[in-house]
This record gives sequence, structure tokens and C-alpha cells, in this order.
Amino acid sequence: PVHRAWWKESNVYQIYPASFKDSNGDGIGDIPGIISELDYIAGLGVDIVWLCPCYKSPQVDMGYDISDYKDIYEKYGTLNDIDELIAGLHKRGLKFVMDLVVNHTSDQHEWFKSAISSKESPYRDWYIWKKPNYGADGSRQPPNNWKSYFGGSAWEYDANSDEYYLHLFATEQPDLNWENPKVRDAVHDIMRFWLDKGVDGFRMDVINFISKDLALPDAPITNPNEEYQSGAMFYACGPRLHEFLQVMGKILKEYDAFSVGEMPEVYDPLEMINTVGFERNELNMIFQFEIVNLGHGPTGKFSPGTWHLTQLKKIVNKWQAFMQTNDGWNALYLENHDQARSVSRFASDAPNVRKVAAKMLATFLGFQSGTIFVYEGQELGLVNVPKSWGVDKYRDIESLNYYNEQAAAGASKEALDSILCEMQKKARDHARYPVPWDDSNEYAGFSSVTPWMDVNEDYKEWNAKSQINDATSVYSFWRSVFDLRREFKDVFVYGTFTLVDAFNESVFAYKRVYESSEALIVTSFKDTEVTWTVPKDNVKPGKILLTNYDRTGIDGEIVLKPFEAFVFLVE
Ligand code: TEU
Ligand code: CA
Repeated sequence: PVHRAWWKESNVYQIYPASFKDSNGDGIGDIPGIISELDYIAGLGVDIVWLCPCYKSPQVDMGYDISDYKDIYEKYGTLNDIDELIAGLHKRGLKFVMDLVVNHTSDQHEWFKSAISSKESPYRDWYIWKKPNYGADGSRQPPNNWKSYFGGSAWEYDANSDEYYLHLFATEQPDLNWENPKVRDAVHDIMRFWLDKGVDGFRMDVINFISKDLALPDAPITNPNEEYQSGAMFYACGPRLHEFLQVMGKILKEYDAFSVGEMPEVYDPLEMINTVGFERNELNMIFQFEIVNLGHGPTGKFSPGTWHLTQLKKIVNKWQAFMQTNDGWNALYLENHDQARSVSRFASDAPNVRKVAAKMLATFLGFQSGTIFVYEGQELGLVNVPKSWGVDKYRDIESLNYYNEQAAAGASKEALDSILCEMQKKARDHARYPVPWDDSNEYAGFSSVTPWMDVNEDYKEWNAKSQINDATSVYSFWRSVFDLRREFKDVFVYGTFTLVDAFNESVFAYKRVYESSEALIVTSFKDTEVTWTVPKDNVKPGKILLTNYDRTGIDGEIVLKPFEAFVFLVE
């Protein structure tokens, strides 16, 4: 039987502090701006807010490079603002989850500034240092051939000590050495600091990277055109991961705290089931990357790639099945601050269909088994930035490093245009433009001055104010999804999941069953009409619970309109 728990029945809203709302006219979102919109957030019908990192940081990677885990980035606010945010959420019956980024720190963290100052520093082995390799020609080389996610080698040379330090991400994000018990104790102390302040849990950044193969061996050449290779098989899900997670899990259990682990480079749910098995007391759930990696090309995210609905069905079916049979739990998401807008990416942002497409994706995701995560703006049906934006309007280190690295390597104009084309589909920037609140000024009511990143020009029609009181809006549709999950909790939260008409290339249909309760969820991923026959063993009496058009019933053969979606409850 599936264990019941409050975090299985909760819906989560993710906030990116820089882009949510600017309260003090400096063009940057901040915590008081979030506090000013708590009724908007609570009105959506979510139960938990996850706030991306707001700690002290030089902002090389938008706060995922932390220089003080116990203080707040001054442009976002103060520790008092956090206390006020927690109180405001708790008063509305919502919980508050912070982002725990402990695979690495900023290079400006006190620990690292000490570590790099001398080999004798007590903090030296809080990080991962290795002697250089030397080529046949005597040239100095990094300790292995691993690449960083943000370009170049994953190793940075420190001439002062003639050693390299490891950074899987930016050079300003040195990896912590989790083999060192002092590092683990420091992380446990940070967890307790926030849990004691009333924080209800954590999203844990690349948490499956904390245990690495200590030999740090060269990776096989998977991409012959690249100088450096992915070392993921040696740093993802290493030998001591479950040991480290079980210690953190005990602390979380003490507070009945929420936990979701971000786990890139994981494709085998069985491996991860061990992490989220209910009785294992490690994490409540994990973010896997198989859906959001659809459309990535053979040489990485910004190389052309395609995806098909049958691939999506295979992935969803695998994770739904594993979590059902191993008493694990899914974190269900299509967007976050690292992903492009799902309407543009998995459906269509053409003006005449973007609204029904947004509702179709809400239906597709919203009735699966797991905890639903909605990213700021997804509830409004936001889409990618216009194709008219040049590279100069992009802001993200991942996008810009890649583009500039290719340009510096002499990529042709066609090659660079192709990269910009892929950025227009998949860059993290699409999730980071300011949330449009209204059409009160040219900054969509996000700020009174030019924001750190341009607003999307469609804000006049697509903004919160125009949706919150419109029963036909995407915002209202998401609220209905959450209301129905609560009203029919047994079938939508705890029911079984079965694909219906699994080989259909246009329609993603699935069934949820819990004892005598049964629901059929049908979503068309086509921007044209599609004729679809309800498989005969699914033709049963019942009623439409939710539709993104005006469907009133289903019989054997039906014509689905572009991106049509509905939920049918058998009675
Ligand atoms: O992301 C981890 C991660 O793997 C992403 O970099 C992902 O591979 C990439 O964004 C896909 O385009 C986490 C945070 O969510 C991300 O914002 C940080 O940049 C990264 O870790 C480093 O902390
Ligand atoms: Ca501000």
C-alpha cells in the first residue's frame, strides 16, 4: 500500500527571487516584493512555496554560489524579511521551503578564501584539490578530463599552491569535499539554523553529486569533438550518497520537514527509488531530468534535438510505475528556473492556441501521481522570450558562456545563429524574465525602473491582473487542477497510473484508479484537430470534471480540438 503523507498531498509553487517582484525600485526582485503578493500565491491553491537561493552571494550563478549560508543577499532583503515571509506564509496555511546548495559554495565563501590562501589552511580539505597532470610534452594539465557545466575544464589551477580545485559548475563554484566530516557537520548546522527559524524543508541542489568516485578518473570520450568530457558517471550517485542522505534524513525527520532532491544525470529510477523509498528516511522525492532533457541534441543542450510523444509516454510511465511499486514518490514538473517555458517547448506558443496549450499541459501534469510543482509564471501561461531577442538580451551564465566559448573558438555565423536558435528554445533565460503583474507601466508592474532583465513584450495581454478574476484564465484553470486534486485525493494523489492507447502519437491519455474511483485524463499534443476513439474498456458512464474547451461528455469516437484536454470521472 502507498503510505499517506502531507507532502504527498501538497502542491508547490517555486519562486525565483530576482524575477518575482521589485518592491524598492532597484530593478531587482526582492523578498518584500514576494510578501506583497502572498494573497496571489495563496489564491492559486498551492500549499508550499519553494524559494530559490536568497543567501549572500556574488551572484555569478544567480545565487547558486553562496558566500554566507546564514545571511541574505542584500539586494533581496534581510533575515527579518525572511522571518516576515515565513510568518506571512504560515498565517495563510502555507509552508516555506528553501534551496539547500551544498555540493559547492561560492569562491567568496570564508571557507574557500581560507582554503585557497594556503595548503596549511584548516579549510584546505573542505574542497577538492589535486596535483596537475603533465602531458608527454611536459605541459601542465588538469587532474582529469572532466568538463564543467558552464564551459571549459571542471578544474581551476591555483598557481600559489601548484594545485587545481574541482568545480563542476562555474570556477567561482568550488565543489565541497563531502568525504570530510567537518563539511557534513557544517551542512547539518546550516539545516538546523533554518529549520529552527521555522523553515519547513529544503529543495537540495544537485544533491546526488555530493558523493564522488575518489579516484576522480578520466571519463571516456563520449564527445570526440570536445576537449573535456562529462564525468557524470564518476560524480553522480556515488558510493556514499545514501549514507550521507540518511544522516540528513534523520535531521529532516526530527522536524517532519519537506525534502526534494535535484538529481541530474539519473536515468534509472531503481537507483533513485532507494533514495525516496518511504521507509528509507532519506528524501521525500526527487527531480529527475528525463522529461526536461527531451529535445537536447547529441552534443549537449544547445545542439539541435527532437522529441516524440512516445518518448514522453515511456518516461512518464516508467517513473509512475517505479514510484508506485517501490513506495517512492515523484516530484512532477515541466518548468523551473533552469528550463524554458513548457508551452513553447512541449506544445505551442502561437497566439491562437497558447492558452489552451497551457491548460492542456496543466491537465497532462496535474493529474499524475506525485507532488505537483508549478514555477512562477507557469500558472499564467507564460512563454519563451520572442525570437527577436538577440544574445545581448540573454543573462544566464550557462547560455552566455556556451555562446561566447563557441564564438571564441571561431564558430561560423551560421553555427552561432544555430546556437541562438537552440537558446531560443531551451535557454534557462526564458524562466528568468520578470513576472508580468499588470500593464500599468512598460515594466509590466514588476518594477518602477528598467529591470535587470527585459520583460516579455506580451505583458499587456499576459499578466497576473488580467487573470486572477477571470474564470477562463490559465491561473483559474491551475486553481481548478489543485482543487480537484484535493476533492478527489484518493484517485488523483494515491491512485494507480495506467497509460491508455499507449502507442497513439498525438494523444497522451492515462487512467487513474483507486478502489472504485476511476478517472480518464485525455490530452492532445497536436495543434490540429485529432479524431480519437475512447478504447472500449474505458467507455463508462461518468462526467467531465475539467475541460479546456466546453466538452460535456465522451462517447466512442470524438474529435479533439487543438491541444484539447479533459478529465472524465467514472461514476
Ligand atoms: O542545476 C543543476 C543542473 O544540472 C543544471 O545546471 C542543469 O543541468 C542545466 O541547468 C540544464 O540546462 C542546479 C541549479 O538548479 C542551477 O540553477 C545551478 O546553476 C546549478 O545547479 C549549480 O548550482
Ligand atoms: Ca528590489
